Amino acid sequence: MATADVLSELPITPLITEKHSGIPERYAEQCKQSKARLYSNKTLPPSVPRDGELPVLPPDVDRDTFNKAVAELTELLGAENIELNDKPLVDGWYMEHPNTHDAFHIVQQSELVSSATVYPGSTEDVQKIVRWANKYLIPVFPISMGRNLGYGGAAPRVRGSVIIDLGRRMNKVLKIDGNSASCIVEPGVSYFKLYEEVQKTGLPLWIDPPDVGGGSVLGNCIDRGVGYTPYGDHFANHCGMEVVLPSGEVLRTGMGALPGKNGADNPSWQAFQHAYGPSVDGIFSQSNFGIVTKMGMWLMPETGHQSYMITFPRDEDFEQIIEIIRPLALNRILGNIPQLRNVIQELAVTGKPKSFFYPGNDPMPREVIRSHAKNMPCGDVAWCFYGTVYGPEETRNMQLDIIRREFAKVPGSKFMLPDELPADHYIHSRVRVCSGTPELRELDWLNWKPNGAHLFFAPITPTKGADARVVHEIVTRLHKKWGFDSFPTWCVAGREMHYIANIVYDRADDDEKRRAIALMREMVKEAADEGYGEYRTHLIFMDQVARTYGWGDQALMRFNETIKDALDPNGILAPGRAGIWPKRFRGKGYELLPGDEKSTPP
Ligand code: EUG
Repeated sequence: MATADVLSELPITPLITEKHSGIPERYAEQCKQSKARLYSNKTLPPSVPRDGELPVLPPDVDRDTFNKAVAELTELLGAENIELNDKPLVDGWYMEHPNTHDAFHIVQQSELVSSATVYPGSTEDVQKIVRWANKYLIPVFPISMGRNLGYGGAAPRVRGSVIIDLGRRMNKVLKIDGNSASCIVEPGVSYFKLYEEVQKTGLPLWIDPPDVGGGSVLGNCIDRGVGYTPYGDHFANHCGMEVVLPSGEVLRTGMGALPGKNGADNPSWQAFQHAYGPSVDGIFSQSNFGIVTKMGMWLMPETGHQSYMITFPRDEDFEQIIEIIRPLALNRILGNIPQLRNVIQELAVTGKPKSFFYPGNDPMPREVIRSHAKNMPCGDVAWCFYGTVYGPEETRNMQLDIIRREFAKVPGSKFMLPDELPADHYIHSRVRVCSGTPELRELDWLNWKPNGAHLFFAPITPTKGADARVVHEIVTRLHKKWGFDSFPTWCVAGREMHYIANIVYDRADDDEKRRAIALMREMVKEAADEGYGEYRTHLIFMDQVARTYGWGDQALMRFNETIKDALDPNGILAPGRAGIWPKRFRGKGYELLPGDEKSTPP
């Protein structure tokens, strides 16, 4: 269907003033266009009838017990705050995503599903839910907003878990402090929302958005996500948490552990990250040890900024480029987390489908990519580097001089400023993201495939050409083997780079899904055999990835299991998240390893 026809039939995305996960007014038009492009490329019906008795039950809980438990939860929270997952599953799209399953299902849509969703309105409500879960031994799976797309979305790891949707009712920016340049957020605050709230204060502060702005600030941070201003390492810029433990007790971390005067919050809570004694914040990231209900985040004082793009013509020069990046990054001449992207992404981020460029479903040949790139603003190149420098104009210019001089050593490289590129070029979205304004544009490459979904392979390497080559060769070879276009992006922090390989697949094509899983499994294994590990992964690969961190006969996993069993003896909190299984589930067939395709135990 043509985009214009789709547009006239589609319901409008809720505004952020109407719904916590909605779109700010200023993006309403962009949002409409983005949605129309995606829906015009969708062949799947909105939903299909479901098989079997619904809702799906949690493990080892019969229907009578489940119904009794739900009745009790309804009593505790109110009927309006609990919803059974017994209706057809709707994938929706990024801005209107489900909280019942993974919108970008990579196994069958019906596999990673919840039994119900509960909506707490306060930390006290979360405590009540956790105590209830312990009474009935029902696993609960907290989500902040459920936009962890490419890593499992809103889906629980264990089928039939009760989703705790923290964000729907706990979505306030509790504080914005211009003096300490910090804020306190609840789980339901998106980057879009935090941006709007900071703007309202008029304070000269930036937030740090990731590529797309709909995610939860708190959720992304405790999943150790990445953004692109100098504050791009989200977990490194958090400051203080409030956490509900699996027992139902509440804990404050950092200076928040020391009570403020007369019941106030501690005045240093968002100023100093630590408390006295062991640093515990880290164990609540990528874990299942507690439910974070409040979190402090540092905000960056607004400053001058200048983004640029540098293109490089030869595929094989990425090693040299990375060798140039390392000292620039370590010396903070590169001011942010820059991205080195493959030229195929210049094609994909136009939002046009692969079929526009190439009729086949096999990986697009390099010559075809070249022939299209030739007609684009980047030209016939291999790599595009997107960077930004910060500070007053004089220092920016000094930094840019060094950057231009260093990258000029790569034959044929070309330096471009945003105003030398057309108004609809991706760089203008990059300018906003890298200066603290959340965006939607990055979604456009989902149009590459009909019913486009994506999965990230995200290993860490040192910022060294030789290491990058090892991973890049594995990724390139295996994408070819399994029939996928390869979309490599390096996000450079300094000493280290996150290599992001974005697998774009058709959700309606079971064979493509099977091949995407096989591709992931092999990349995880081959990279690990060479010493490279993922920083984050989709639910169904968590067991495999966790085991690759097996130094000392799985010493790290045994340590995590010891903590898990001490904090959560009944194993109710997000069993299996990050590969950590409580003893009730351990070794009973729940683990998903290479060769397993189902999320349910045998
Ligand atoms: C991206 C970056 C990530 C991630 C997922 C996607 C970027 C895509 C650095 O972390 O986890 C262009």
